[in-house]
Amino acid sequence: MKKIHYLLFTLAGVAMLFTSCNQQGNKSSNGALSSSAAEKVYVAPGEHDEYYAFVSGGFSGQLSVYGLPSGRLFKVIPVFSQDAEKAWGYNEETKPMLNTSHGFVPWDDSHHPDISQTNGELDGRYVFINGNNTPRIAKIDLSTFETTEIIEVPNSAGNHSSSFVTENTEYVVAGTRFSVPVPQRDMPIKEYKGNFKGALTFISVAPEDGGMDIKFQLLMPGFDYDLSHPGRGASHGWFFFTTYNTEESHTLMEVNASQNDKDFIAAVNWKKIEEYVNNGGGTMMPSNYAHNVYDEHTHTATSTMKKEVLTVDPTKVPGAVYFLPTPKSPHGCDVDPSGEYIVGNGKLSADLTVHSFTKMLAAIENEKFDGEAYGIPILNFEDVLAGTVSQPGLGPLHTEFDGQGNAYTTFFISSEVVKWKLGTWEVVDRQPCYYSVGHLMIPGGNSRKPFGKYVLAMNKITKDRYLPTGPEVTQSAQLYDISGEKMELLLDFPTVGEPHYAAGIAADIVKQRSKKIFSLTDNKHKYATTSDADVRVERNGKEVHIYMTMIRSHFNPDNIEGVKVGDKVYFHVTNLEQDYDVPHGVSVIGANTSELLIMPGQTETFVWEPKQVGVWPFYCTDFCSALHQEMQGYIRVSPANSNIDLSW
Ligand code: K7E
Repeated sequence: MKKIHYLLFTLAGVAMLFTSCNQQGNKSSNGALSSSAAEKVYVAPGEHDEYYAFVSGGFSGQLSVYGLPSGRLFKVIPVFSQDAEKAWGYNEETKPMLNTSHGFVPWDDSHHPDISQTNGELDGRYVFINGNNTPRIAKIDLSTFETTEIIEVPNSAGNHSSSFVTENTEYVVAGTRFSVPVPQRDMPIKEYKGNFKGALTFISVAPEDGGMDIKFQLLMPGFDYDLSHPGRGASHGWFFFTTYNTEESHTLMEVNASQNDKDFIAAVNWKKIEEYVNNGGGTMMPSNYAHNVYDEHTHTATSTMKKEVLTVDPTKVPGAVYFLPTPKSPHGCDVDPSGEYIVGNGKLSADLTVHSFTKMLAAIENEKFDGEAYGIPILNFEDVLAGTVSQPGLGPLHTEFDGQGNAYTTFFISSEVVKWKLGTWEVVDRQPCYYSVGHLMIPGGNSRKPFGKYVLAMNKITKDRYLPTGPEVTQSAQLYDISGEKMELLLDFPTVGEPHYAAGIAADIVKQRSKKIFSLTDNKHKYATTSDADVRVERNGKEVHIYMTMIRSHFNPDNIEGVKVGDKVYFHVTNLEQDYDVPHGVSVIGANTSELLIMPGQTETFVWEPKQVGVWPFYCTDFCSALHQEMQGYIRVSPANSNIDLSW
């Protein structure tokens, strides 16, 4: 591997450029917003948006749902972080979803949502999203907008080049940002080079029920795998990953990890590896990881700790992995709708590099290699290069496609979206972002059939764009119309947490799948009380189980006596409503858990440990009817040695 110091962009230089750009940005205004911009984003009261946008919540750990073009926020779907509003991670049913091999981890950093695909087109069944910090992949079911499965990714750290799906959702793929000792062990950090590994994990998704399972883990050299994208069309069967630390530097304090003129895009032929493992290839390695599944019928999650994972050494599968040299710390790795072009966004490069899949295959066929790295062949840069977009901007990060032969790339440092043409590589338009854009999203823009029409830029810095709210201003997205030759800025809107990536889809595809209620007759929850005849309170030693129902506008039972200080009181509450959009909430004074928010037909449980004698109230927390204020009850708590029996 070549070690060439480049002088143009030291990290310090980048920082200076970044600062000056922002100062300039602060002074600039809206630019010229056309009067039709307002009309284009106006969705009249009672009308629906044309697209759903699922926007990652970054360090909130969640996934938020917006409508486009209006930018209206519809829902925050709890995924990796506890959410008091929905009791996610607080009630007994969902706590197991946040279980990991490190214990209960009720927070994460979510970056990249991706919608399931069939034949390379978005099918609206699931959204997948990665937890970056304690490596996990979650699946959200779009019929309920609930997280229904979370699988931990072992031997990984900084689960960043995730969670992107292959074109029939055969796999959701997770790559590690940090290389680590595999298996984990106590060793000197300085001995990183040659010893740390980067795990690229292929998680299979069952076609019928979407069940996830780790099929295999490819243990790669410790180059740090930043982002990834599947091949599609002609390149279906391959997966591409950017690397940014081919120096295998264990410290990024200086420019250690930016010395190489070129890092690599790793091209992985997963079909070949799949065949290899199906024929008994690979090695089982002891590894603990949690696999958490939420069952829609029992409304309950179970967490299973797995003990081993199937690993694959890439050098044992000839023809499975190649390295494509790509300039200057490529970040995003994006494949165009035809599957021919693989765009490497070299963060510190003045140009954008586009590789050709056809040329890559030809070079492999001719065995034209430029050496190897740890036994993996390196292709010649010139042999695989499709073209270069010259000096389009500073600090390219991510690219999306409109399906009309155009690509759109974000530039973090020069803070803009640049539109360019696939094949001719000419820049045709550029629009500023306020400020310092990260990802961008075109609905369907990473599928074979983008919907086009809009691009959403997700920005890192907001500064003066909104009313000030103390030292931190809201995170932000900007919507541009891309239906014409020139992009047109239409709208700024605030977002939840840090919006990294987003996935957009035509609303009609999701709308028709959306569930209205959970059927009470199908409620298989262990503690469900589906009729008022079954309402009861039971004692089992110091445990008290309350089997409670709720319907507009009362609890049953609403008066409970015989509970004692030192008891552990379980409220198992079933919402008997069978009507769209009528959840009820409940909690009790002093409960240090969240309220429950129970959907029609569902049962949820919270635990209350009364510390003081008295008569304590509980009430419905979600406004449900004109008699909502009357939806309340009392629970009497007596001394621990009292002999009052349970009654209700
Ligand atoms: Cu560029 Cu985590 Cu996708 Cu953010 S990453 S920007």
